[in-house]
Amino acid sequence: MGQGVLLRYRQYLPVTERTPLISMGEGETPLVRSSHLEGELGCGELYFKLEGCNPTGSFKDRGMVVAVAKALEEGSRAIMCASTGNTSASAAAYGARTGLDTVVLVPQGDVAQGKLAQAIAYGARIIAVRGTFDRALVLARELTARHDITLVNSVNPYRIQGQKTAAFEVVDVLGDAPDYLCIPVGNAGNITAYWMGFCEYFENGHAGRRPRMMGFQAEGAAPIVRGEVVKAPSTVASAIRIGNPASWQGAIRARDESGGIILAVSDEEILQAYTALARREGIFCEPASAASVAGLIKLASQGEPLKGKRVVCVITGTGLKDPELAARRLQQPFQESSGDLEEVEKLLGLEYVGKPT
Ligand code: AN7
Repeated sequence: MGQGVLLRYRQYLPVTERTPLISMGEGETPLVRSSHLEGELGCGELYFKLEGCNPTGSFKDRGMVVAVAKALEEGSRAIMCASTGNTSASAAAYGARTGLDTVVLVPQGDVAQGKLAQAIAYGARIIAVRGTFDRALVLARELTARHDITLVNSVNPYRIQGQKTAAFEVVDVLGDAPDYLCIPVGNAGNITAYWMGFCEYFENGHAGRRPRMMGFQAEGAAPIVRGEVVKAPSTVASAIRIGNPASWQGAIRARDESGGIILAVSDEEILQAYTALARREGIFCEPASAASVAGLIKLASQGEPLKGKRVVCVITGTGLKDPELAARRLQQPFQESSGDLEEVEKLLGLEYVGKPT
């Protein structure tokens, strides 16, 4: 337990004798059975893969640990990424731990507060770019091509290698691949990585089948669904506010080879799923993560035959990443108390059982 993905899955990863097996205990995240939605949607079995349980609160750690290990192996002194927030939090953490200088380029004013707090806490150099994530990624590619800095966005193939271990874990726990894998799509690295993982496990006999890959983009940031770059992507789910995904082709391959789909879900659908996950399942995730469940709800409402099917929704990041949205969307009026016991009993409508002792 807690050995990290490099050690646990080293035989499937680009690990050499010279690769430092660094770890902060990534992976081995819970696969939790649904308590309510499963029955309501008429799925055979519904599970949530809780990637918010990784060391920095998102799935990015799985790929970052491999990318940083390879950077160290290759003698790099510095890493850089563009990010909507989670990649920067992860890069900053692994950079701090291994003594690499870390530079993160983030779209100014567009990153959730918890993620920014992480990059600050871990001591990364933060450049706030006036523009979109897509612009920041162009800059990061250009800067790392010109200077001796390792790019740790998912265009770095080691990132995808590390992230594919989540698919291994799903199969390791369920005994086979599910029928459907529902996943949010932003820069499209993760759907590419899961498909790679499922295919590898299928080819080496660990799995008897492969899932249909069901990817979901936010309506205002759905370039793959629309088939064209979105210049000014917009959605409440800031993590997937991306108009020109780097792994576009990987997502198309995952969709087509698996007989899957990539669909758009509206912000309202995302927020409804976000609320339902918190209130009905006890799972507090960030809005981008809720896109996977919003998509599943949409499929169910469109008559997708889910009866008897095993479904896994990837919950990519924790809700603590975006406390402002939670306050805005999930807020309930507080009741105030002076600290008096009987007063609180009254507020809660509890029966009077006599004076406090
Ligand atoms: C919670 O951190 O792109 O399709 O720069 O943070 O692999 O991009 C984050 C993406 C889903 C989409 N859920 O995954 C970044 C970044 C959460 C995310 C996605 C992201 P990809």
